[in-house]
Amino acid sequence: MPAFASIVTHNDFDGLGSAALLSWAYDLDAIRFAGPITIAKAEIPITRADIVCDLPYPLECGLWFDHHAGNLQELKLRGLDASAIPGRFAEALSCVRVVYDFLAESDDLPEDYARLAREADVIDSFSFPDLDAWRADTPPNRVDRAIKASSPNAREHYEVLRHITFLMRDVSLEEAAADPLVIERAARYAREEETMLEHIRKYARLLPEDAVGELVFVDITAFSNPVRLDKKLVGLIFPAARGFVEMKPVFRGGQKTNDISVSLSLALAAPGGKDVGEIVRELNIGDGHAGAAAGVWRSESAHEFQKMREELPRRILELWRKL
Ligand SMILES: [Mn+2]
Repeated sequence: MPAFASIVTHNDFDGLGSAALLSWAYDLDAIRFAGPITIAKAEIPITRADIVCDLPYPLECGLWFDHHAGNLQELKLRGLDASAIPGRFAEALSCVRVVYDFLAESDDLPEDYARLAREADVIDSFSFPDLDAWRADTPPNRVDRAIKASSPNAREHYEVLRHITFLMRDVSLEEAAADPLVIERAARYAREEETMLEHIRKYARLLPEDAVGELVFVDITAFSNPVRLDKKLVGLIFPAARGFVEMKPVFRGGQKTNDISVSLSLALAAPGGKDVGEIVRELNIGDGHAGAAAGVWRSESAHEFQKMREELPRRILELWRKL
């Protein structure tokens, strides 16, 4: 077994859970966190000494674990064969599940890890039975919220994520949820959610031509600062909606641009059949899968930006109806 230097993982529940299992299996404490874009832009150094999980395949690495169909597609476009890459890719509900199944072939895994994989499956694929189950203060939900809460700066944030990863590795989810830092951060996230709900109440709207109210638009393109929103909260205010669309400005180097970031997702209770990925592909602005997709509309001018704020929702509703 080659020795590895560090784990590079996604900065969400699934990423931390994956790193927890790998940290245990390979006796590694060095963990770095990244988002998918950081990997795509090769912004952090990754070598064959690193294990990468729940993220796109980098230029190279020692082991790669992932479950995102889009990342497999991208690998193929680069002419790479996933089965020839050490580690594992499987289209599972979570990356924790992929890592768990991989490690279980050669190790006896603690029972807590089986539970962690089950909870990661639900959280990462958003397959809660209903919105109440998503909102409930259960141990996995509380840990998830502690991960999502903001931090004063990146360094502190990574320290917190490392702390929570080690909790997921060393203790049960019940014990992790009782950790004082987890409790404090989950409470902070609840306050951050309140702000998000206020924004949604203020900026969410239905188009006049959408009489049944199936597609809710949250347009925060007027904001001059980046704002975080969890679109799934729209479901609390528009329980009958089947899909949510968020439109926000794109910031580069702290400056607002004329580009519009568009993201779509299906509501929890949405009956199957719709693939919102089709909408962004049709608009030729990005990519995604059935349940969630995102892209950027690049405007040539402030005039186009203003025009598209009005026009995009109508075009998206039209495409939605054709799905
Ligand atoms: Mn994941």
